[in-house]
Amino acid sequence: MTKNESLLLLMAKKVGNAVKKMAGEEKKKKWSWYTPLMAAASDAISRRISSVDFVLDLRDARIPLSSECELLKRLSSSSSSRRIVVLNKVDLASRSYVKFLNFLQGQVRALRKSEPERHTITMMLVGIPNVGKSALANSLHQIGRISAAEKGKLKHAVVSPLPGETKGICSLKVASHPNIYVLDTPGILPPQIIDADVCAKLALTGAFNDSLAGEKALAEFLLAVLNLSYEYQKWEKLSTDAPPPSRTDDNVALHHGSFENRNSKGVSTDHTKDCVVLSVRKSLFEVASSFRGNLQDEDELLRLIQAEFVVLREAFNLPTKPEEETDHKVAVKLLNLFRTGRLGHHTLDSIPINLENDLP
Ligand SMILES: Nc1nc2c(ncn2[C@@H]2O[C@H](COP(=O)(O)OP(=O)(O)OP(=O)(O)O)[C@@H](O)[C@H]2O)c(=O)[nH]1
Ligand SMILES: [Mg+2]
Repeated sequence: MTKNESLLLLMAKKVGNAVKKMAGEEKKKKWSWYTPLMAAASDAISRRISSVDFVLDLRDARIPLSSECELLKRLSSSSSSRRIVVLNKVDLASRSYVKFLNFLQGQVRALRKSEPERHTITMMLVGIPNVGKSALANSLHQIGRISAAEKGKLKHAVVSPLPGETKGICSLKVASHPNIYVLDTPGILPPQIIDADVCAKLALTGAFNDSLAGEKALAEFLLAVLNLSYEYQKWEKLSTDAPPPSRTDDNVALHHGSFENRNSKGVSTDHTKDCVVLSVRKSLFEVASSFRGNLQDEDELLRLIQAEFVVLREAFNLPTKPEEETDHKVAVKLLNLFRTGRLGHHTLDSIPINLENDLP
């Protein structure tokens, strides 16, 4: 492990331990991420899992190992359904992965071939909160055929940037002949998470309510990631008229359309080319590249992060006082940029080389 990685791990553990403490795992259940609703959903998933043909095990491509759903790990030995690992949010990760929908289409075809009399196929989407299950459920109509008349009547799952949006198992028909049903499920986390660094990564990528870690602590952790991965160095040549670099691998192209934010009037609200985004990137580049301290020393790194908070107030056009309130707003805005891919692409888990080829 490099010195940068060890320092990042140390910082992740601090954030993760704070999250665990706040969640008060055993004592103060009201703060726990494992709500009664989640417990009920876990039971419902456990009961229905053996009756579906495919289980789509959704992971966040930025944390493909840390986002593994513990419940599925436990159930997979007893369930006969085909389990397919799906990496979602590939457009936010720094690695590219093979196309998933073609693969799923192939699996459906293979099932029909082996059982030609079959009229119905079911698949269940399972994963941690906010990983994109509902968004994926809404795009799965691409794997089969459906008449135009039926298409207009299809139900859609509600997608939200906040975790915990889906409250119960919801069945969506996505294709006819054969009928394909997708079961969208609530996000599931285990009652306890042992590794504090896993906890921190889940918090940063949005699997918990941000108030558990606190937005400021999460934004500080994010800045540590950016500084120690030297991501900011890519922002050296930013000019106000050049759009930030965007990724176009196949898998991403498929998801990009659905993730362009639009308001209720259909007007694009994707601010990727905003002067605010450019100004944030430029400010972070200027402060980090002119910093003369030793980034591998925790105190020095925290000093840089503090300096970055100061320039970010201006980049986000926020008043400088009161400091605490402004820093909170800076943190919220920065996390939002990160989670919508406007601060570059990141893979936070280190993936052992022998596992690389096994990931889809
Ligand atoms: N950039 C990007 N954003 C995505 C992708 N998939 C989902 N999202 C966004 O991630 C957020 C969560 O998506 P949902 O589909 O509601 O997540 P979920 O897993 O159903 O969440 P819960 O119902 O809370 O468990 C939303 O803001 C989506 O727009 C993706 O592939 N790329
Ligand atoms: Mg959902």
